[in-house]
Amino acid sequence: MRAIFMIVLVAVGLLMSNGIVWAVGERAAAPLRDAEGKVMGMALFVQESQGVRISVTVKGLSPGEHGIHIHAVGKCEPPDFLSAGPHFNPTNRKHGLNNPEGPHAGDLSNLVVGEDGSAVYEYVTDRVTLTPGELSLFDEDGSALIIHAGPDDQITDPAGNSGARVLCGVITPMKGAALRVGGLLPTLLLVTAVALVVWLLLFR
Ligand SMILES: [Cu+2]
Ligand SMILES: [Zn+2]
Repeated sequence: MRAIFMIVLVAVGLLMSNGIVWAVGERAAAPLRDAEGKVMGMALFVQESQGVRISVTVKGLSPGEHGIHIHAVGKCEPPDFLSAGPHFNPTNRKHGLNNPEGPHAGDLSNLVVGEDGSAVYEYVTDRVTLTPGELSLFDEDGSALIIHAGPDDQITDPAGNSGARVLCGVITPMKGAALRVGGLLPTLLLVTAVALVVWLLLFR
């Protein structure tokens, strides 16, 4: 009787934990800081079936088009943010969405800033993932999102002549993502531990 109860409890727990992970999915965030370290915007990353949805809200930029890319290293050292390295490029392509030999995995369409200096931006790309693998943004040295002073011409290698790096944010996994990345074994251990506690409370 108790054994059957335990098995049912573990099974229900597993199903529930899978459901929760499925609902949350992989997410990441990057607070975008300027050379003085002030947060001027936020970028959110959500893994969806057709790719990673990148949503950016930002203020305090000059009106017009700005280059925006995922860079190869998750390190934002002011004031020039050169620490973030070149564009994220695990597939060894050339720069630019309009380049026949491109694009880099980290290339994105330009961010358009309004007269008030603010922008809301969205882009979905299947050239990167938040899940493990060759295209993962969470490789050994991480990744960063950078917004440039000028527009990206989408063809000139290696960076589209988009000028200085004005905002930088390290792309960091959010809480919900950790559970899935942790895999089956930690989930199993957690569910078993919970089941054990419930069993002790009910039957001892
Ligand atoms: Cu860039
Ligand atoms: Zn590029």
